Amino acid sequence: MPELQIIGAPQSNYVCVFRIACRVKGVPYTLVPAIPHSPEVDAIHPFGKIPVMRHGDVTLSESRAICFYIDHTFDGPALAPRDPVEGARTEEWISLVNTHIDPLLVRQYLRAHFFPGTPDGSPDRPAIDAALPKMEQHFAVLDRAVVKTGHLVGNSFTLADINLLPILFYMTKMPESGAMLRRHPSLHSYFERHMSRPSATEATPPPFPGRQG
Ligand SMILES: N[C@@H](CCC(=O)N[C@@H](CS)C(=O)NCC(=O)O)C(=O)O
Repeated sequence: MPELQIIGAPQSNYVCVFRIACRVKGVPYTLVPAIPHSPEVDAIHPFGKIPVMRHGDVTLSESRAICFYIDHTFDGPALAPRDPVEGARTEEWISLVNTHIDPLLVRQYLRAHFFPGTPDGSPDRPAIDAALPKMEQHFAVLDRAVVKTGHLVGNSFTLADINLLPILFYMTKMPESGAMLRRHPSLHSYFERHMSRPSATEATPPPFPGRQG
């Protein structure tokens, strides 16, 4: 078997998804450090985003496509249920997180803290304050989703949970989102329980260069 390479930065929530998925599946890989829009990334992702993957002659972009490949190429537990209804619910949650939750929580809120683009590097308060009321709604949706079984889909840990965990991890790092998570008890205990899995702890994103914690 050729070496499976994931190309990207370990701070990326989507690189983290790949790493948890591989650990759950029992698939060894090599992390090749690269930032978005670098030549090795641009060669695979049409818009220069990370992660991208290389496995022999196969190159792929987009975390969902990469995880599909891992799930269907290698032995090990299924990352997405093969039952049509539970499989579709897993896709539903991955899509909801990638198209609604990640853009608000990561691209708007977290970026306003981590990469504010302000003259003195202080957090972009208008962007943060604009995000917070919508974030309350998103946290409430997620809290309701996990209240019954402690999972997003059915009664097992699926790619839907793996896809959400790194975002929740980053939410614990900032004051408003950390407090918001603690105010949603089902989501908070869901996060703590799944984040303590070895697959998740081993893939914990390191701090961004130049930042503490
Ligand atoms: N839909 C993509 C999103 C990937 C993505 O947004 N990656 C971020 C890092 S977490 C990135 O490359 N950002 C750079 C940019 O948007 O220019 C996926 O699921 O892989």
